[in-house]
Amino acid sequence: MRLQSIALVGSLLGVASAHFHLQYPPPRGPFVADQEVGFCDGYVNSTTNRTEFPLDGGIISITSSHPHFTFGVIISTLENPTSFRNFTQAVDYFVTESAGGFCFPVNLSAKNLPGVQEGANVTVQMVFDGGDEKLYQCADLTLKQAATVSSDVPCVNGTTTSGSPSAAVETGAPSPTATTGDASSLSALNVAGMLGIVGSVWAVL
Ligand SMILES: [Cu+2]
Repeated sequence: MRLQSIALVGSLLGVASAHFHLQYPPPRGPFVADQEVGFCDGYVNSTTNRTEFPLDGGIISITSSHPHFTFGVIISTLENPTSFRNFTQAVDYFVTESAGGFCFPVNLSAKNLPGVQEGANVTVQMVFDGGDEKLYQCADLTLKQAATVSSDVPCVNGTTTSGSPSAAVETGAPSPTATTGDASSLSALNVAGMLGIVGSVWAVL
């Protein structure tokens, strides 16, 4: 009985705690669900293994456990930004529907931001709001006009809809774990989130 209710709490909260997961460019470190409400998912320092990222023609790829969310990207040209004040808007906030994978093209030079140029070391911070809290993950980049995105990078869109998102929901959009494409890593993410929550509930008991 007790174990069952713990498992139930774990699975209910696990979905919420999975939030969103940055796939590309690679985040600063392993995903930490509990820290995603904080600056750079709790990773406060820049990494030394920066990803060479196209100045134009890049992509951002995430998985999301929330089917409806607001997303934006902020950027800092400091070597080691430590505060949200060090960032400016690189991709304006938009609202979308996509359960499972979500991937979109990004042109970081589009806004002509000072310092966002060939060879620059920058940090991009993803800002995600799926209805529970604002969530953050960071990636440290070196911008290169000639950089390319490897074809190994997962770039899939789950149940992305254009025009009539509510219709898609009514016709029964597949749940995140049932989505094709990047489903395996997403269910792993959910399992990890569940285990984390079950662990903490157990600790409280
Ligand atoms: Cu969430």
